[in-house]
Amino acid sequence: MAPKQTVIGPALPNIPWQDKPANCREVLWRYSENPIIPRNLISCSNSIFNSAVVPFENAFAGVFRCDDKRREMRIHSGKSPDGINWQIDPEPIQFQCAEPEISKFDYGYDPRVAWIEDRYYVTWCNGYHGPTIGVGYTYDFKEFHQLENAYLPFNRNGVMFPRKINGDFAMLSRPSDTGHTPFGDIFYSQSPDMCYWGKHRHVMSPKGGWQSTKIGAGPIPIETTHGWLMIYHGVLTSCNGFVYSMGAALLDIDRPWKVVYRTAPYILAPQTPYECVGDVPNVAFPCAALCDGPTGRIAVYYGCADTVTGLAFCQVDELIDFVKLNSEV
Ligand code: BMA
Repeated sequence: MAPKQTVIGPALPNIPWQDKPANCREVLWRYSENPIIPRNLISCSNSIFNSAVVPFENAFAGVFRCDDKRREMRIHSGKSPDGINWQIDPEPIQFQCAEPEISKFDYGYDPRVAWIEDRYYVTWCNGYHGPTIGVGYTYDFKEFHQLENAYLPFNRNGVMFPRKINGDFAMLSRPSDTGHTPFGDIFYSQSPDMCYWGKHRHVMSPKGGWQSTKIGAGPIPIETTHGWLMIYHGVLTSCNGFVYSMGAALLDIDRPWKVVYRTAPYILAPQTPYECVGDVPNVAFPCAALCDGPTGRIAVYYGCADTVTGLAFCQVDELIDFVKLNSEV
């Protein structure tokens, strides 16, 4: 009998991958050619980071945070044959939107992309009298449509679940303030129609050490036989400012606001030169993960020092074991 697959999801045989180096003791290991996206991949960009990728037409597509040389925050679409070498549209995404009140694009950053039912939904931190969660969708990464903002300001890190839960669309978010928010818990919200979001539930608060100031969901949660695997960022306030690291948690499959396990140690912290040096030093900020169901291979895309984009790998069973063995809920 074939061993039971841990990931409840499809095969992605062309997932970017590199085996764990023999001498590596980390549960999440970096791609040796990091960063995969340099800051100047397109001529207008100051930096390309905190970006989201998905499988698309036997290859890959994504939505990228590109801060331009005016230092305005924009999001651009991109395509890749292998998930590593990217072509990013030099023009920012122009959302089609029937509602003039919300269609004025002040700024957009930290996108996430989720395939749900029949299309790719995009969420991003959207400027509307302060940061809130913008919602849109695309079928083809050429034409993008904007829907209503999910919440009132101020909110960041809107991350959808990849399927309806208990009959509703579901999203994690992190209520915040207008500035560099010195606090932040993860909440869960539900929607019957992608317009009205409610039934808000508290998921988790900051804890000790690397996740003591604030936390926020990262990639679209991965459905597994052990619950929803949520990779998230946590922030420590050092005497030199914020330090952004990554951790992981397992959430109850039917009531995802119930945290079953959560890592006390980080799984990746900014330690390489490209994570420690850049426009904002000491930032490792995950926004996407690809996953191959049968092998349990996971490729995590993360922003490095608010400047470039990196890739790291893990194996789902190994990560779940690590979360359970090192858990403090
Ligand atoms: C957060 C967001 C992220 C950024 C991080 C570190 O508030 O703005 O886009 O990576 O700060 O600067």
